[in-house]
Amino acid sequence: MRGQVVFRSSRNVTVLADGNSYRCEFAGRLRKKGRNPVVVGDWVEFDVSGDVAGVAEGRVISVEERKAWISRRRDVGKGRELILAANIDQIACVFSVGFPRIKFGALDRLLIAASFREIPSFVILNKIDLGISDEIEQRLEIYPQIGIDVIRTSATSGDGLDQLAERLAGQAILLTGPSGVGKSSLIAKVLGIDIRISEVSAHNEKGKHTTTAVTWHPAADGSAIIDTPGFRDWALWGLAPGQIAASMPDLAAVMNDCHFRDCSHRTEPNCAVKAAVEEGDIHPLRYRSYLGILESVLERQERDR
Ligand SMILES: Nc1nc2c(ncn2[C@@H]2O[C@H](COP(=O)(O)OP(=O)(O)O)[C@@H](O)[C@H]2O)c(=O)[nH]1
Ligand SMILES: [Mg+2]
Ligand SMILES: [Zn+2]
Repeated sequence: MRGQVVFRSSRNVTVLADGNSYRCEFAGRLRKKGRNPVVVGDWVEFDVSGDVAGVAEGRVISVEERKAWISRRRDVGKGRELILAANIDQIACVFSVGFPRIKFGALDRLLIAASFREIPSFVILNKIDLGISDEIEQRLEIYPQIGIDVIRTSATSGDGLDQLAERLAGQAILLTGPSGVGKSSLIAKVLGIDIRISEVSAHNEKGKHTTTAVTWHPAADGSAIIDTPGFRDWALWGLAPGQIAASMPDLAAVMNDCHFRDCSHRTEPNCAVKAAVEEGDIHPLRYRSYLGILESVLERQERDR
């Protein structure tokens, strides 16, 4: 049978086929093949092996070629890729006002990860019921100018949820962002389903995130929203230092005019990126993000050596 992986734990995957769920293990040879043998969103071929206590069971035999996927470096250990999900159409980078505070460096990183994989992305600013400060509004203005939409939502009041629902329209949208920004709450509200929501304790300033695994939530007309666990630090995977600027639309627009083809846009003379920053065509904060991200990619490259 053919189905799509909607959930993955360390041992099993849940495959959805014709509206039914099958808990599947994957064949040994698939395990050996790579470090991300089966991921959420994959289309797979599987055999049904039986029924255990009302749960249909099976075994994945093969995985179809992935169309679009998003990955980051695993939090622990060195040099390993974590593919969050495959066959997605859009990535929503979710942040919030209030707690946790929006970190623009982290937002820029997510946008780079999406752009690197050529997946369209947009920003969701959630918890607007708490009020948006002028400082945040001003910084958010940068994004529409570089072609990235920002939608403002509140899972609590329902504001902006129609805009998120509109974007679904047959699309598979993956929500990513730090723990506690309201990803699961938004999905629960938009799809009208029950998802366990974590309580952010202002006391120790830590969100106890209950979303521990990526989950594909199918919706009407073939669309889907994909919930992902929060992360502490999104480390980019697969980008060479030279590919960072190319994955930032505002920098990419001018970098071909740099004097040196391999310009790192730091100290080189006749750098078109630096000139654009000085002329106000690239926002200084985006340039600062670039420098920080470049630094961390170089650092990791050094450590992995
Ligand atoms: N004030 C406010 N709180 C929200 C909103 N959305 C989610 N929360 C709260 O934020 C916390 C984290 O929500 P959750 O959906 O688990 O975040 P996730 O970790 O990103 O999935 C919970 O306590 C939610 O009730 C919102 O729009 N406004
Ligand atoms: Mg969650
Ligand atoms: Zn340059």
